[in-house]
Amino acid sequence: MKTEEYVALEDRYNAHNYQPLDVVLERGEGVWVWDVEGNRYLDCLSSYSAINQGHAHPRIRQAMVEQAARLTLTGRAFRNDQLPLLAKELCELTGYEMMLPMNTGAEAVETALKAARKWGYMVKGVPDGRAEVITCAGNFHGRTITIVGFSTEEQYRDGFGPFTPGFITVPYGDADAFEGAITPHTVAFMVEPIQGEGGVVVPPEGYLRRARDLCDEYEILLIADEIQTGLGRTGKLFGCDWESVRPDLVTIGKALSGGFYPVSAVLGDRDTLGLFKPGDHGSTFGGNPLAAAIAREAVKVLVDEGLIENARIQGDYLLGRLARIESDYIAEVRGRGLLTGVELKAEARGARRFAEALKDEGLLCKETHENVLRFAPPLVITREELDWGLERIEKVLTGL
Ligand code: IF1
Repeated sequence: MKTEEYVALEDRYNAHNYQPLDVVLERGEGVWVWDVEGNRYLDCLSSYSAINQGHAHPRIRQAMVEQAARLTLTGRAFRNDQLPLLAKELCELTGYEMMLPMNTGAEAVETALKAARKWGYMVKGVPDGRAEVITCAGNFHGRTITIVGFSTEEQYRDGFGPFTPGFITVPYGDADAFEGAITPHTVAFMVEPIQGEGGVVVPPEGYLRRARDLCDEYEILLIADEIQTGLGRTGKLFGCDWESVRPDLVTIGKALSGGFYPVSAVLGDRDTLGLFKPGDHGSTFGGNPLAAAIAREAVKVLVDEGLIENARIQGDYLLGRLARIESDYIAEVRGRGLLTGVELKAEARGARRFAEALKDEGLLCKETHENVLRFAPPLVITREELDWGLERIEKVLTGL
């Protein structure tokens, strides 16, 4: 079948909750993907940072195939021989005492929020039913009704209410605004170290540090959503590492499986995650042996192959080269590691047409927020591959 036929089928039978580029992919390897016509593309989206280890990583694939042949799902009514090892390895790598496995990012966020509320009632002594969580304008934490309830993106909320109460929004990057919103009932402050969907927004230096200090001062949990920024994307293990901040709860997902399977988790210590008692929370698939085996290998690959350091080195190079593109369309270049965004001026007439043109040049990326082009290739990318991509990016940003 040809591209147009797949597009027609999808339009006919699939809910239209996306507007994808008309490229139908059938194969991937490393930083490259191929469409059904055999055209090759450099993947500069990495499935929103889930493919940090590159497409079809042979080690992760091997782990998946081996585990799939042994045991895939037991339910948490029984134990399996992979989850305890994943938990130990993740805790040793990250320095947390415990983890709680889920599947999608949104589920990890919901889990962290439940943990924070429980902590608020059981430890901080917030009166029953009054817990408040402070979130940031421009946030993206997922698509559940609770989570979109505190989104500031009108489209994400419109038509989906009523929403879960107990959430307050403050401007991102403004620690004074956070402090001003604190009440005796505040149990947590939830923040992305860099806002991805918000347009690759890097907060002012010292913001996360101040947020940490305020959380300590007012007895509030700091929840970092590292689902996109974590696991090497920004050139450190976690985005918060750039300010040496240790959150109380960290959500991870996406690259935790290298893109092979939905695996997410919350990391924390005994004083928070330890509050969950049997029956408080769970998931049919969360912590299943297939997920755990895949995640174990995906995390090992990040470390063994030096992908976190490569993200820093190649990210510096990418940012530097993007910043030097002389284009009348570019308003700002920003980012950290291999999470970069190019904000276009109004006269560029939207980022979408640049993403379309880059597709025709053999590079896949996505616009975010009308005017921002996001470039976030897999962390396995080499200098040569980056140069190949930058040539196309320069051409399109100076030529359209
Ligand atoms: C979509 C964005 C990226 C996330 C953070 C939680 C989640 C995400 C920081 C939820 C998910 C995704 C979901 C995907 C698009 C995408 C996205 F543009 F919308 F913002 F990556 F930049 N926290 N982000 O970024 O994780 O439940 O999806 O596993 O919804 O279209 P999930």
